Amino acid sequence: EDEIPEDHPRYQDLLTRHRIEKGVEKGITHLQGMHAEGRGSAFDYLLGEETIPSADAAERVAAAHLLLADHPVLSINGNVAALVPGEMVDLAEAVDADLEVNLFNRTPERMQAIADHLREHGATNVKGLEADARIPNLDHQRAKVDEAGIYAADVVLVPLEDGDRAEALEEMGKTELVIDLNPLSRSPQVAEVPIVDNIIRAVPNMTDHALELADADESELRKIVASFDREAALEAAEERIRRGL
Ligand code: PTJ
Repeated sequence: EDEIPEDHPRYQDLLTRHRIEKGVEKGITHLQGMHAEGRGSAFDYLLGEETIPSADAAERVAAAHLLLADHPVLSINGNVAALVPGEMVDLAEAVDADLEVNLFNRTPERMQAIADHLREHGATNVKGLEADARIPNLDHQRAKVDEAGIYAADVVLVPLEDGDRAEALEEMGKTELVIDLNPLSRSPQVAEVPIVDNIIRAVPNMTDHALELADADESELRKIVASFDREAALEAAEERIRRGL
């Protein structure tokens, strides 16, 4: 990372790519994660590589949901772990949420490597390794979750999530907060709160909002949540991307 000049016009994009490559080398990120990153990077380019106002609003709403939750869980895959490990630990602390490793391409080696990586970044309790419950209506490997984690959660943050699993979690009645740069992808389409932003910007911004809202009373948080219009947020992102073309 030291080799990337900070004044490079596409600094953030280069940094992101570099972190994904390192993630693959460390056995954290799946090779498919590089393709996912490439797709995300194209959308980010069209968004102007900045947090658009509708995304900032969605990040504040998501922070309010996490603060209101009885049992919030932040889901971690190989891309999330490579890009924002410490930032996810900070967000979990700010909203008192659990971190759970949950992989599309699940292997015991990668589960362990990601859990270790999160602990290196300050996580004390990492869920996902028990895998003692299943998400209904999904094939075996992708359905594995912790009974005391995602299975029992009322609010889940699922960044860069696969569409099938996002739908299955939605069917379980969970409040889903999805970070995805592609507003047309199925996961943001089924999410209660779609956040169309780069995870690199989205997560620290959610933490800032959560810290700012820490003393807000429940009625204020409920008002923030109720004022959110998910369709308008998706439209605003799509509109911005069309203008970027
Ligand atoms: O680690 P695993 O095994 O759980 O696998 C994780 C990946 C991401 C490889 C897997 O879930 C996958 O293949 O996902 P998709 O179907 O490629 O979807 C990833 C979505 O995330 C796409 O819609 C991308 O546009 C989006 N995306 C990629 N990078 C970012 C992003 N969204 C926000 N921030 C990013 N940096």
